[in-house]
Amino acid sequence: MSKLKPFEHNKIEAKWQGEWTKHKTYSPNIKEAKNKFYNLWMFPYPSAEGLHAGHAFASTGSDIYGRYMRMQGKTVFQPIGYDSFGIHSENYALKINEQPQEMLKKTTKHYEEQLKSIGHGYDWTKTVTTSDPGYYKWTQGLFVQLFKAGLVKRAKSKVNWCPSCKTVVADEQVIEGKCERCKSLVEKKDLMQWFIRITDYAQRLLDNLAKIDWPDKIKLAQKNWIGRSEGAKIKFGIKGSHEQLEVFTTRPDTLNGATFIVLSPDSPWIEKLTAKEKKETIFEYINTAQNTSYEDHSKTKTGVFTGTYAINPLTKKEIPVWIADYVVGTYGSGVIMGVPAHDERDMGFVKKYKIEIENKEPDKRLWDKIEEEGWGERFVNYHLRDWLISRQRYWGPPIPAIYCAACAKKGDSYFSKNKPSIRQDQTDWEHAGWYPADEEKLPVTLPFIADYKPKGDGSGPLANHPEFYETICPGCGAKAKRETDVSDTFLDSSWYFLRYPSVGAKDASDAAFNTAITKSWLPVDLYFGGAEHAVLHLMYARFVTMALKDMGKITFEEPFPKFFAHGLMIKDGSKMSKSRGNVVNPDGYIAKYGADALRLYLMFMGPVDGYPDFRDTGMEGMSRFVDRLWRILNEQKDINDQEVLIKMHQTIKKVTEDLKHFRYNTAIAIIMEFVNLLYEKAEEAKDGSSQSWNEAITNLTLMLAPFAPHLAEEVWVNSLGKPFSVHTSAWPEYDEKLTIEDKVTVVVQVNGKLRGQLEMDIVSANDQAKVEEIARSDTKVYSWIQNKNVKKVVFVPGKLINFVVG
Ligand code: ANZ
Ligand code: ZN
Repeated sequence: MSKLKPFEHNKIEAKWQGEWTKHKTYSPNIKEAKNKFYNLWMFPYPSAEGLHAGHAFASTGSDIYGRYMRMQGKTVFQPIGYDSFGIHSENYALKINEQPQEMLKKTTKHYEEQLKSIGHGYDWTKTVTTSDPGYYKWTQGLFVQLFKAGLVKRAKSKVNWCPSCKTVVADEQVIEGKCERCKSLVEKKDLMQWFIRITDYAQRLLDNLAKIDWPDKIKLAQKNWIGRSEGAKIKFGIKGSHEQLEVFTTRPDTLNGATFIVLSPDSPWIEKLTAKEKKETIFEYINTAQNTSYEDHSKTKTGVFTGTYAINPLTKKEIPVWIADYVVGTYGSGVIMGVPAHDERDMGFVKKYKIEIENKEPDKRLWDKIEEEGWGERFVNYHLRDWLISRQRYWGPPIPAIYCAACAKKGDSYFSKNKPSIRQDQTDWEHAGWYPADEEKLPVTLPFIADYKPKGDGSGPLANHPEFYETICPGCGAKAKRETDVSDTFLDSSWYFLRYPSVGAKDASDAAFNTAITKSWLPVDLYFGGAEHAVLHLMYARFVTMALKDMGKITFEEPFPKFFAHGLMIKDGSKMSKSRGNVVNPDGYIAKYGADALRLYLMFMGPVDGYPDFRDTGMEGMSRFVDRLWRILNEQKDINDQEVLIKMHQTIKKVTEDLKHFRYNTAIAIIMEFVNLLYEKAEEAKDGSSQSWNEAITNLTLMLAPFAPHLAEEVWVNSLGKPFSVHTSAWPEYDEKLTIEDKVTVVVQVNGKLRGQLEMDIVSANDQAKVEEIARSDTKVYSWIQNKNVKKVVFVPGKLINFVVG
C-alpha cells in the first residue's frame, strides 16, 4: 500500500482520453448496427462563455447511461454537435462585437476541449454544426420539401415582436409575455411571415403522446399546449346586415343565455361594424388595448360598445356587440358569445358594463339543435398555432424561397404546375409569385456581410444586399427576389438527430440522411435533455418527423420514443447566475480534482431529475472518495468472506437497477457502502491474493466504469491486467440468491429420519463440504452417526443433507 502512487488525475485522464480516440472506443461501425443503441443528449449552442456546470451535469447523466448500455452489449452511438445558428449565438457575437462566423471558430473549439475533458464517450467522427453550409443546405432542403408538400404558408398576422432582438418570435418562444431569448417584453406587430403548418398535425401530436415513454409532466405540457377543445361554431346574424358573425364556443348548451357578443381588438369585423359616431372612441380603445402588456391584460377587463347589435339565433333577441381585450384575436374565430350566467369572465365584464344577464339552465339538446337548425356545427379547436419561422436577423439559414413579381401579376406560383403532396388546399394564402428555391442548387449561402446587425424595420440585414437577393424566377425566368429573412433556430434542431448517423456516409452530400443507415439507427433510443424544451424543440422535432414520414422519407413518426428530462443544478442553495457570481465552471474543478471526481459528485448531489445543490465542500469530499477508491482497488488481500460476497451481489443488483432508472445518486451511495466494507475487511486480512478479493475488486471496477471512466480504465488495464477496455467489457451479473442475507434452515437426516436442523447463511447452505462438516459436529446429529459407517451422503443444496449409515 505504501508504494502506491497517488491518483494523478490530470495525467491519467488525458492518457485514457487519447487511447479511447486512438482505438475508436466510442466510434461504432455504423454500417454494422447489431443491437444498436442511439444515445442522444440535446446538443448545446456554443457561446463564448463555454460550457457551464449545468451542461456538465446533464451531459454526464446522458453519458453514464450510454456507457452502461455499451457494457450491456449494445452497440452505442453517442454523437455530439453544435446548435450554432440562431439568435443566441448572434446576440453573443454582437455583445463582444465579433462576426458570428469568427466567434464560432473559437467557441466550438473551446466546447470540444471541455466536453472531451469531462471524459464523455462521444463519437467525435460524426459531429454536426448547424451553421455549416454542409448542414444548413439540408435545413433549407427541409423547408423546400415542406413547401412542396403544402405544409408552409405566408400570412400576415399580429405576431410577437421582440423590440430588443428586433425580430418576430414564435408563440412558444414567448414566456409570460417575454422573449425567451433576451427576456424583453414582447410587442404585437402586423407582419407578413412564413409559417409551418404544425396545426395540421395537432391531433396526431396529441394522440401519439400515449405511445411514447416520456415524463408525465412533459406529456402534460404538450397536451396543454396543443389544447384540444371540443365545441361548436355558431353563426349570429347582424342587425341591418346580411353578414353573419361566427363565434367559437365550448358551451353550445348555454346559447339560451348568450346576451352579448365580444370581438377581439384585432378583429377584422371592427371596421365593418363600428357605428360612425363611435369610431373615435373605438380606435382610441384599440390603440391602448394593443399596447397593453401581457401582464396588464390579465389583470383588468376593459371593453367598448360598437353600437351594433347581433341576433341570438335561438332567443331571437338583439344583443350588443362589444370589443374587449379578453378575447384573443388568434384563437377560434376571435369572436365569442358572452354568457354571463355561466362564464366567470363574462360575468365580470357585464357587471362592469351593466349588460343584461339571462339566467337560463344550460340545455344539452342545443348541441344537436344548432346543427339541425343550420345555425352552426360541431367543431374541434386547438390552441396550438402554426409555427412562425421567419426571423428578421442575420445568423440563420436564408429561407430558400423566391418571389417573382411578374408571376404574381399573372397569379402564377409553384402550385400552378405542381400539386402539393400532403396538404392539397392552398387557398388560405397568397402564394402567387412564390417558388421554393431550386433544391439541386442548395445551399442558398448566407453571405459574409459587415452590416449584420438587426435593423428593426421589419426586414432582415440581407434585405440591404442586392448581390444576395437578386435572382431569376424558377417559373418564368424573369428577374426575381429571394426571401431575405432567415429561419428560426428551432428548424435547425428539428431534424439534427437524423443527420448524425449519416455524417461521413458516402452519399451524405447527396442526401440529408442515408436511407439504410436511418432505417437501422433511428429512432433515437434514449433522448436526454431539458424539460424547458417541452413545447419548443420537442414539439417541432415530433412534427418534422411526422411530416417526413408522410413524405415517405422515413418509416417512423416519433423521433424520441423514450425521453428523460434532467433537472436543474443549483449552487449553495440558489439558482446559478452571473450576477450572484455563483456560476460553476467545470474547467477549474476538473483541473483541481479531476473529471472522475466531478462526474461522481455531480451525480451524487441528488436525483438527476431534481434540483441538486452543488457545494464545494461536497466536491472535496468526493475527491477524497476517489483517492480511497484508488487505494482499495490497488490492494491485494487474502480474504474469503461471506459478508463481502453478499454485499457484492447486493451492490451489483442495486447499481444495475438504479442505472436502469437513472437513480445515479443511490447507485453511488451503495458503491460507497461496499467500499467501506472492503476497507474494514482489508484491515483484518493478510496481504496476498484470493479469488474472493479479486472478484470483489473486478466487479467494483466494472461498476465504477460509467461513473469514473478514467479511474476504472486505469485500474482495469494497469492494476488488474485485463484487456483494454473496461468500457467494452461485460457488465457484472449478480446471483439473486446471494443477495439475500437471511439465514436458511438445512434439514439433517440420518437414514431418512429427521435428526437435526441447521441455521446458516445461504452461501454456506449451498456448500456440501461446509454443511457436512457442521452437521457432523452438531450435538444432536453427532450421536446418530457416531461409530457408524457412513455409506452415502445425499445433499440438496440449501435444503437438506441425509447421511445413509449402515
Ligand atoms: C360561451 C361560454 C359559456 C364559454 C360558458 C365558456 C363557458 P377553450 O377551452 O380555451 O377552447 N373563447 C372562445 N374564443 C375565444 C377567444 N378568441 N378569446 C378568448 N376566449 C375565447 O375555451 C373556449 C371558450 O372560451 C369558449 O366557450 C368561449 O367562451 C371562450 F359557460 O363560449 B365560451
Ligand atoms: Zn416568374
